[in-house]
Amino acid sequence: MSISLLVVGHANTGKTSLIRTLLRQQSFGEISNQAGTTRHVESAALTLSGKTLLTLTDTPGFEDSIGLWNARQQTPFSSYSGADWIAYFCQSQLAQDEFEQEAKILKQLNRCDIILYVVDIRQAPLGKYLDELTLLASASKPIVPILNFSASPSAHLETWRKTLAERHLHAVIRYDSVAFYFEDEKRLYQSIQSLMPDHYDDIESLLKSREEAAKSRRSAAIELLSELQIKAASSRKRCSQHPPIQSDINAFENQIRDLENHFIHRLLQLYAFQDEDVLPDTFSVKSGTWQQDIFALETLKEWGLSTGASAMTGAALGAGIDVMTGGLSLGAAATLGAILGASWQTGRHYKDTLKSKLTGRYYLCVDTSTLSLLCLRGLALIAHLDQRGHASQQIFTLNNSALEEQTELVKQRKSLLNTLTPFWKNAQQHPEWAEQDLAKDHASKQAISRLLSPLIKTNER
Ligand SMILES: Nc1nc2c(ncn2[C@@H]2O[C@H](COP(=O)(O)OP(=O)(O)O)[C@@H](O)[C@H]2O)c(=O)[nH]1
Ligand SMILES: [Mg+2]
Repeated sequence: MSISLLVVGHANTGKTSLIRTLLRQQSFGEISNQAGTTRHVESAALTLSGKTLLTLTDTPGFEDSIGLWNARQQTPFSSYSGADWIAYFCQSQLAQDEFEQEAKILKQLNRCDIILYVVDIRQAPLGKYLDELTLLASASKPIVPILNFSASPSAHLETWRKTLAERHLHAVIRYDSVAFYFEDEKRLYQSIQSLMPDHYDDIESLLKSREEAAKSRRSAAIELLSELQIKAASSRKRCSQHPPIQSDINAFENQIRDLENHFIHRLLQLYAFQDEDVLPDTFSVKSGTWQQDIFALETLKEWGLSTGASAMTGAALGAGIDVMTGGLSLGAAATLGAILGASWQTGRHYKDTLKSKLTGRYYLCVDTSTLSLLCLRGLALIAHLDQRGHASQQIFTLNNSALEEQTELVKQRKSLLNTLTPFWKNAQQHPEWAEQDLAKDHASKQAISRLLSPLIKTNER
């Protein structure tokens, strides 16, 4: 038998959101800012390896708990003690008209094992909430209060704690269905374990599997980002002439934009979110374009990336594009001698081979600043998805402020980008990597992943 959790509370406290977050499923129920969105009782099973561990039941919010509590204290209900009044009340006329919503909750009370009482801590503990608690307590089932909306500080947090403690509810759980913290969820499950010791091992396996899933999701996300960097760095487009013509440049830019879009799409899939949850920046409905294009000079500037050499070629080429010949960036031509060392100066044969390559072909490739941008944007997105609750209704926009929230990343960005640059340069010399699937043990991919991993940490409060 699974544990049956009944999610109750006032309208709009985030009951449906809590269930979505626990299920990691955006499709459960309906969520809205308007009271009375959930009008009926709906249950969902939380399973592990095909076994149902928990049944979560969503309910409509209490609408008139004060009125219901008054009714309970009057005849004929006052003659019933304990939980007995509930069954009797549910058969009464009142349960069909005045307290129709409340009756839906009351009917579930006998069937559940634990009541999760969700409160919105932005609201003070008013009389109506206290009456809800008294009504629920009369069912003689364990109550676990969930202090929801706790990602932002609330002046009422302590009053809630005190009020609940006065009602012998000490094991309260801070939660936020939108900004997700695994630690909070863990505490919730630990509470359930202590209330239902027979199910201890089941919940323990659930916790372990959640932890492992989070870990492997994070490393898969990092791997996708490493792949994006290698693919972008190794992509090149042969120019039909030099200087490159606009249609060549456009085609190449689109090729790179597609790579990033594909990465975003796969990342969202990995975290079980929808494409609509994230936009590469405020999407302008009017013009129908992204406002932060990876190849716009302003974008690079906003992300604090120096446009350096590309600013010079930028006028003709578009920022972020470089031209290279024979696999070497023209921007790097000045340091060509340094890279090739003595052989460039003296090794005649080597020099000739290079020369013929140099004269023969011109390629477009992505420059370091754009590769840096792709890397930072990717990291900011992974960090966000890693703690985005599945009930979140806000569209995340990928801009510089998304990066600034990641303080650790901001601190290390310079040294990170410097360390990554040689890997990008190396990938530039391997155009074949852009064409093929990169093996799991691809050396550069692994090396980049190792550098990025420490930047995405388990989120803690
Ligand atoms: N910031 C924040 N918003 C939340 C949280 N829980 C719910 N919401 C929002 O509050 C509104 C009501 O949520 P909903 O789940 O429909 O509440 P219900 O009526 O109790 O089922 C929605 O707009 C949610 O996105 C939370 O923990 N934090
Ligand atoms: Mg609801």
